[in-house]
Amino acid sequence: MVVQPGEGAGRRAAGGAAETVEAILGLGSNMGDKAVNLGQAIALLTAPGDVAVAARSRNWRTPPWGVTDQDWFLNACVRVLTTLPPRALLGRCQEVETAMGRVRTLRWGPRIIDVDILTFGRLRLAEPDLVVPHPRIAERAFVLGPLAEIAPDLDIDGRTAAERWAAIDRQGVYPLASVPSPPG
Ligand code: A4P
Ligand code: MG
Repeated sequence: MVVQPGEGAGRRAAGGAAETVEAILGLGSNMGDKAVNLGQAIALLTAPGDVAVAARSRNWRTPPWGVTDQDWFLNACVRVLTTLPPRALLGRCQEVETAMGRVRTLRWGPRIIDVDILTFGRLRLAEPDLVVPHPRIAERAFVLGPLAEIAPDLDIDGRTAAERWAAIDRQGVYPLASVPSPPG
């Protein structure tokens, strides 16, 4: 059963079966072999079997946003189906970052891998450790480009991802050739 939950996201459905929820993750890397890092992160996210990729964007080359004195990024988005509740999905994202050797230094600074939850069904949540939908989607071309590929009709505060992508400054933000195939 796939649901688009508001409240109740990730809770157990009647009868004990875990609900399957569609979530969208944003990934970014600007250290080491960036393309390998994105692929490895997706492999690690899905390895336990409770997160499955439904759609993956191409890898996008993007100029650094926020802290601009750092290397360019490779960004991608994945649409996933998961039985994990939202905080467990956040935990999985952070485990993957740690397993890949991410060291947190400065906010918005260089990173081997960053995995953010962009949406979790229709859940809206604003807690110190988890804000969904991610609050800065609309202002970031590095998110909107790959997002518009896999979820063009996604509503972001009254406009679709495709509309927001069409309207934002896209300078230096472009997709690399093709959708990478999954490892193995
Ligand atoms: N957190 C809250 N909500 C979420 C969410 N929806 N998904 C909390 C993931 N985490 C969420 O994150 C800090 C805290 O955010 C976590 O403890 C988590 O509980 P972090 O990954 O440790 O730190 P960060 O990534 O440096 O901070 P932040 O604010 O998440 O930065 P962003 O928004 O991820 O931006 N330029 C380009 N071109 N491409 C990029 O990918 N990324 C960033 C980082 C800056 N510039 C970039 C890129
Ligand atoms: Mg982050």
